[in-house]
Amino acid sequence: MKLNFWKMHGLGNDFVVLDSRKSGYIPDAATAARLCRRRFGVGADQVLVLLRSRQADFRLVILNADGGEVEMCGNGIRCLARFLRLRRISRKSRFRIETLAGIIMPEVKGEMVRVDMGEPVFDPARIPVALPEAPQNRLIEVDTNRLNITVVSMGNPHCVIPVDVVDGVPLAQLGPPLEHHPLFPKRTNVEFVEVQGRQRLKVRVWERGAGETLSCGTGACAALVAMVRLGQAERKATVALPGGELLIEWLESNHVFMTGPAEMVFQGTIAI
Ligand code: ZDP
Repeated sequence: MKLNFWKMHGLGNDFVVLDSRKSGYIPDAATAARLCRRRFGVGADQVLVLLRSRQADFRLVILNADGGEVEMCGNGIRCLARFLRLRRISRKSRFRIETLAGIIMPEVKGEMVRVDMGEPVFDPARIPVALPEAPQNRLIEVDTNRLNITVVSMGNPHCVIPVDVVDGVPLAQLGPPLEHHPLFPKRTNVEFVEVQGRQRLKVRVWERGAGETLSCGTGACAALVAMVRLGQAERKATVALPGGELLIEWLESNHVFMTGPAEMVFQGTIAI
C-alpha cells in the first residue's frame, strides 16, 4: 500500500502526519515504529493520525517511535492545528481535538499555536504512579544516583527532576531506568529542569517510548507546573528546550496554556 504522509516538527520534536479522515487507517505498532525509524524509515519521534470525530472537530491518535499509543502530545497538537490550516482542511483557527487525554483546544496564530492543554493531574491513580500520593520533592535512588522527583500528568505521565546544571545530565543512562521504574505502571516521561530564573526554565527530556527528544510540549508544561508547586517558578515562564523555546502559562482557571511554533517540512509517499 502507498501511504501519503507529511513531515512536521515543533521545536525539533518531529512527526509523520497521516490524514486518515477518509480511510480511518491507523498504522499498527510495527508499521508506526518502521515509519519513525531514523535512516531506515521517514524518521520521527511520533506518528500523528488525523481522524474524524463525533464529539469534536477532529480526533488525533498519537503513536510513539516504539509504536505504542499515547494519550497526549503537546508539540504534536500544535503541528496538527497548523496542518489543518496549511492543508486548508478547515477555515477555523481554533479547534477542538479529541485525544485520549480529553478534548484539547489549539488556536493557530500565524506560525505560532497556542494550546489549552487542560488541567494538570495530581491524582496518583490517574497519572498513574504506584503511591498513595503523587510524589513531590521526594528522593528516590536510581543507579546509585539520588534524584529528587515531582510527578504530574498532563494527560501523559511526567517525572520532573530539578538539577543545578542540565547540560551534564547523563540522560541516556538515567532515562531508561526512570522510564521503566516500578513506581510508574504505564512508564513515564522524564524532565530534568534547571531553574535559570523564576520565569525561565531550561529543560532536557527523556520521552517514554521515544528516548531523548529535542523538545516535548507536555513535558514543558509538566516542568513548569512542578516548579511552581516547588515554589521555584512563576506561573508564566519560558521553557527552553534543546530545540527552542515554549511559553507556558498556568492560569488561575487551573488550565495550562502552551504557545510555540509548528512547521511543515515536506510531503512524501512511502510504500508500506
Ligand atoms: O507520553 C509519551 O509517551 C510521550 N512520548 C508522548 C509524546 C509527547 C510529546 N513529545 C509532546 O510534545 O508532548 C510529543
